[in-house]
Amino acid sequence: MSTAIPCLLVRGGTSKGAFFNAADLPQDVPTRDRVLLAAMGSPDRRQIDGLGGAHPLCSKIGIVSRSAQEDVDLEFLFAQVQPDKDTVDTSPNCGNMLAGVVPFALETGMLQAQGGCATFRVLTRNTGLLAEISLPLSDGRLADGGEARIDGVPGSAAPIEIRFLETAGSLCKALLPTGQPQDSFQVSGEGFAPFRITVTCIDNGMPLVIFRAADVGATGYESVATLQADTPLRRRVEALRLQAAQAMGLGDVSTKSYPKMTMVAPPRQGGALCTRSFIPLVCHESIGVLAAVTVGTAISLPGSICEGLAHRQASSGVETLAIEHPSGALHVTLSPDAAHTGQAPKVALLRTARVLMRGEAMVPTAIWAGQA
Ligand code: NQM
Repeated sequence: MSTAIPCLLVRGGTSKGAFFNAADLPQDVPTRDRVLLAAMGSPDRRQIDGLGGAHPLCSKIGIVSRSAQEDVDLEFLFAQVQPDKDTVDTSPNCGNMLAGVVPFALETGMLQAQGGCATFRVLTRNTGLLAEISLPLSDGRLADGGEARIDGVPGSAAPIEIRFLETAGSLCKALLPTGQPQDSFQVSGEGFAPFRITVTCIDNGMPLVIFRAADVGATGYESVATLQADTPLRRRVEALRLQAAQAMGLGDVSTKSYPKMTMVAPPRQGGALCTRSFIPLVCHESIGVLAAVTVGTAISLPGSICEGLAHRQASSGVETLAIEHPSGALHVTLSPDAAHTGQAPKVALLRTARVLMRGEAMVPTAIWAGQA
């Protein structure tokens, strides 16, 4: 016997996942998580028995509800399922999946809207991050088609503008969780020679450890496939992550998907900085939204590891930075300049999203009933 749960499959930015109305899922968290794992087909590298796409970027879940708060329209809980693990991580945010939240709510009738465009406020329940999301409408839903293009997604679609209202210190206690823009770590572990490296630990929506490619013997321009195949490099990066996380106050992150590891090099496509992201064991095909926001913030902060590598057009006022990644660039607009205020900047950026499927996810009733 199977239990049918109303579900939409939605692409949000460069991610894809199953979206649910919170009221349609078990309220008991352990049972909910077993239901989500069964719906996605995890743990199994191929996720052959579920909806997951066999990659962390397509193994994501959005749980959405109306908000009881007066100045908030929707609440969004993001859950990261890893294809080959039995974990459901609701600690970090996901700015890409965030782009799918309002389209989901309009499509399912959770929200009603009229006119040619609308703005809604969404609170992420993961870290309390608040965002204002504006999008064009047609018949009360996300408009079909449009001219907005984002690197990492073929074609064009309607623009979804996201303005983050409060991002500093999402999972860490502050924008600079160690209290300084650079930290030096002596890293040791199995299968590699100990090494010392200087990094920037920062969290403006996503905890990141930013390090120079040259400091780990890379160029920073490698393809995703090359980095994915470089097991010795990934082993060193993972050892650095575990150590830096302790210094960031995140504790033991061996089963967590954060902090993300961002390798940087001078830009080479006219952008601000070139990045390769480890999320954390798999190399990202582009870059996470809040990871890009956090890289942009690091670029604008004096004394970060990006100094001397990043190219900036201006050093005050509103600034748009193109964060280069393996599929192109993600543009983040920062305002005002952190260099002048010492505060985390306000950030805006563009995404697109598309509702791909409406239906019901089928999960074994024994799991739904908490009996398996
Ligand atoms: O950083 C990937 C993604 C993400 C997360 C990841 C994200 C973000 O590309 O806000 O969007 O780092 O797991 O969806």
